[in-house]
Amino acid sequence: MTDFTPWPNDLIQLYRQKGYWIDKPITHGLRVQAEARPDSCAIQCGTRAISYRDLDKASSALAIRLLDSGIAQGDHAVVQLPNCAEFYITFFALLKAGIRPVNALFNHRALELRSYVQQLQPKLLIGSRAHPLFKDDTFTGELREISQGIELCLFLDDPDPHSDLRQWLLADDAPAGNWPDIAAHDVAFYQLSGGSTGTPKLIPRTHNDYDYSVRASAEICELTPQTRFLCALPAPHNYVLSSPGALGVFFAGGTVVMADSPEPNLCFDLIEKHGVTMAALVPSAVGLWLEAVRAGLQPPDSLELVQVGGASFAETLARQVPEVLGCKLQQVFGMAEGLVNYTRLDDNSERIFTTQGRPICEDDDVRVRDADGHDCADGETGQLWVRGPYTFRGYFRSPTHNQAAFDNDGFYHSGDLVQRDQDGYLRVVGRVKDQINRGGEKIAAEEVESLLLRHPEVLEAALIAQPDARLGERGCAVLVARNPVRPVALRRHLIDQGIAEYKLPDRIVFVEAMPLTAVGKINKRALRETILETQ
Ligand code: J2J
Repeated sequence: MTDFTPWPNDLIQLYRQKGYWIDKPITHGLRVQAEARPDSCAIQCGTRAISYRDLDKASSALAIRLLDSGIAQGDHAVVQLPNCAEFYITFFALLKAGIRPVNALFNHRALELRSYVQQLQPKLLIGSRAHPLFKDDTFTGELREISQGIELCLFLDDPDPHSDLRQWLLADDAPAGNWPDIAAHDVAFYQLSGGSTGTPKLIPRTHNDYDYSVRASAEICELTPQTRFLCALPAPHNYVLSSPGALGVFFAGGTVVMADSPEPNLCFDLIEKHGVTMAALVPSAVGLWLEAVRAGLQPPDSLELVQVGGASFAETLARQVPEVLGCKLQQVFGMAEGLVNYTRLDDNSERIFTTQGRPICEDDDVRVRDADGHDCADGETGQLWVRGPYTFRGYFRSPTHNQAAFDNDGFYHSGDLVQRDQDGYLRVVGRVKDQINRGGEKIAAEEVESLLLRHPEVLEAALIAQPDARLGERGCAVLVARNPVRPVALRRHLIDQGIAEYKLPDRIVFVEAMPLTAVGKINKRALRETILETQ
């Protein structure tokens, strides 16, 4: 089974020759800024202002201590931290040490974490004592059984100084050490896939490809040392990490201001206090911000740019952003697997309101194809296929799924339905993948269905997307049951299996029988039509 599928040699050569891949580790941008502006604030986290010097030093201290403790370059780590400075310090430390992490979302629970540990067999686990699963050591013990090789567990806010992450970050008496050589064409970390299958899939991202997407994004978004970026979405998410996200801001020498959530009162306060110039939001959060201003909250003066991405953004809302929030809008359509599209800052407003942008790079090879694989004409709706300098070539150890997700030429099938105009701008108009996009949080239908089917009374299960005014979509579970089951009992059943809360169906409907397709599969389209009529 393949851990990492490389790009073919001719493309590797092209990407180097064109200057996309510069054979430097993702951390090189931080090193440059730590030299150029050591005292500038890199991260504002509550009342703590962390300078570039401190970010660089603390991450080096952790890296060296981890290597000293016996975790080696090439080993895996599973990390789960909330939105705080330690998330970035830890991430940079692992990248410097050549230890490959997956950064779980903070709202992930036992099911997701078990799956990451099972797949990666990590030597290192880094979590937070504030997370319900790590209040005591029961779950850690369970993870140690799944991955016999776990050698070290560190926690934010651990009462024991030996395993308290903050102690490991202290730069003062940090040991000196030998830095490993980081091969930039190698895997730097694993990004999380929104997924459409039963188990969460991991996306190997290399230094070269990720670093390129960050650098190019920082340029497109015109980031400077004066940029003050609000990170109000979960920090590990590809969008706020790299499009241009926190990494783009660090590359440009700006400041990342951490927020626990996109809640408008909290965010407007932070924006005001720290002179935030730019924020990355999902459509549902923009909806909340617009409502808050309408309800009398003063829109913050310093805000120059709001990015919106992660889910479909209604054109009517897009048109309100500049007027109500008093700033520019940028639409972003991206995916953790690679391809990212932006409307450009100097695009005319019609384009910004009505499209989800165009790819970062002229060598992003985007194809819009019909169901039979034929290229669609401009303006026609088709499925998105892509390959390019920062679009991955295969999920971690998933040979069967990879066969379905890629064609023979290495094009990745994102499952999105798009239209492309003659200038290469894309409009996302739907999807063919079996996924619910709940306000930007992705739910793989199959994952939830297989858990529902474990309930003794459930005979058949289908999770479908139900339109929702606030979130865009919500999950609706349609079930055939042996005997009536109360929805609360089913939710309890799912929670007991350790599923993250955002994946719980918002609505549960029972039917006598499922409509079937010609080949005998559940006909979700028919189901959607009948069920959604009866809400
Ligand atoms: C409609 N659907 C969108 C958009 C993503 C930047 C921005 C977002 C993500 C992300 C990201 C959309 N309109 N503007 O990684 O770097 C849906 C599509 C897509 C899927 C990817 C980034 N922007 N989507 O959302 O991996 O269906 O990445 O395939 O979480 O979100 O989800 P994810």
